[in-house]
Amino acid sequence: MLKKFYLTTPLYYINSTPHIGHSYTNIAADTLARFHRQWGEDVYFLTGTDEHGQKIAKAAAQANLKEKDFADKMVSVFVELWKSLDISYDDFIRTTEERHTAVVKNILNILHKKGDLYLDEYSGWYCTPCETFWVDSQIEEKNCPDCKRQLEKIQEKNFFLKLSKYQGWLIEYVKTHPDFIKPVSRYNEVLSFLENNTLTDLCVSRPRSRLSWGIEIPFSPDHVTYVWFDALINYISAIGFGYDEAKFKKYWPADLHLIGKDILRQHAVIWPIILKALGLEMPRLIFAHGWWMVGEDKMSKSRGNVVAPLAMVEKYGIDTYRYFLLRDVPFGLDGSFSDAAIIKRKNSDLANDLGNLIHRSATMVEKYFSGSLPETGEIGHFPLKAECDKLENELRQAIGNIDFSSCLDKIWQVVNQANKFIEDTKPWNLLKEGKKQELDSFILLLVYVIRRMSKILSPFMPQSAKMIQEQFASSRITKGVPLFPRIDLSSEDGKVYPSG
Ligand code: ME8
Repeated sequence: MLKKFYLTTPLYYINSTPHIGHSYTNIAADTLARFHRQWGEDVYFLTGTDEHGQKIAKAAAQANLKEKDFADKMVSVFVELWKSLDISYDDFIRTTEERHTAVVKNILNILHKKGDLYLDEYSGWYCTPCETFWVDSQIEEKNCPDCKRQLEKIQEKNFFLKLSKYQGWLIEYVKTHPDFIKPVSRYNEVLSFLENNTLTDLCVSRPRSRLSWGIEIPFSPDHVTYVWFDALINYISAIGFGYDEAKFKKYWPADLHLIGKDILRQHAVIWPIILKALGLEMPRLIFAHGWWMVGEDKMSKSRGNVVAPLAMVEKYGIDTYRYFLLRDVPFGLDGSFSDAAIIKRKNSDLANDLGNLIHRSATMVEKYFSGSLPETGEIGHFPLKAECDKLENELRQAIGNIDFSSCLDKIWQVVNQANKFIEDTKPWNLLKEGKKQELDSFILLLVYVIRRMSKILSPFMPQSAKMIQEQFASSRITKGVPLFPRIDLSSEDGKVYPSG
């Protein structure tokens, strides 16, 4: 049986359009999915949208639309974006779909019967933008500890999930599974949170009188489900929990929940407890990546600094954008987004290094070999070949550690070595001196390296890799247009133009 790889992204809120942060997670997930497919695994890559809750209800009201109509409209923006960014997901789940809502209800019933869900009077503070409850001891001056916005005081009867009952178990689980949460800074953060706080039971319902836009609690029609409880369940509703046992058995547990560091606690505390209460296995890994800032600032509508992914794609091309996000910042750390940083990467790594290697190699085949590779001749035992052959294994390891930037770094070492090989070999002299055999083996090695590169790079830059593959597939090599044209910073109006 094929090895399976079940990979998920967060389900994004649809109250506003996606920005570079959302595209970051999906580009990272897509790259992983493509690598695992290359390795012959049965990949299930799930993404989707989180459509219930107060935040969405408010946005719909502002747009003068019914919640579901609003959701339908917004979802298409996400779907289109993923298409434009070449995101190769296998499944897209919406929390308003029947296949999801039925599972949420089923799980509420199971946990209620089991006694892990109970009704109680609750009083606390609510942050609408974060959809999070806080108790007195957690807040200062009626402001949300996360976003600092004003909280609302709330008192009502609700259903609670017994987080407290599972705290001891979770601490033990985390302690005995050092690879459960990554990077290690996030692992330590979760463990220290669990060891230094007493978990309060989680309020998983909302009275319909206050919020009607949610999944009805099956045993209490006056309540709807809290949006986080609803959304987390997508990771098992999409793959058949309770209705397609074969599929569920095939893919669960998830091999990787890829998330941003902002939603670590929901994934590393609440979700494992829900799973444990259901008697299910834990996901193999929760990886929380870092945060993109714009310059030094958080991106937000109110600051007017939200960067739209499509605008970046139009300016720089899809693959430059994908490359930049995964190359510029070690995955797990925060990054600072700017046009200058993308342009620098494009001009140096893509135009100068990779683009140049491809272009000059094709030019040499044209010039020295009339466009056709020599039919005979040996590649020879050059250090460049050995480095290139080693690469695939090294990358397997780096991708296994979800370390994109060091993966790209290793690839670029070989790209640079290949460029240096051209300069050191001086093929123009070989031609002059009539050293045909050496010239043959020189070009065969370069083409070998480029072909290998195009495979290795394709999870990162699918379109460019395909173009390289087409150019170098047969022994007849055509010189195409430069793949990554330089951005001329000295252009008079200082604007950046589409890369064509
Ligand atoms: O939290 N930098 O949805 P969301 C990096 N619906 N990544 C960023 C980012 C940034 N500046 N901004 C957003 C939710 N992200 C819930 C999730 S899951 C069952 C429910 C990415 O629309 C990152 O992956 O607020 C982050 O975790 C996610 O978007 C939050 O998306």
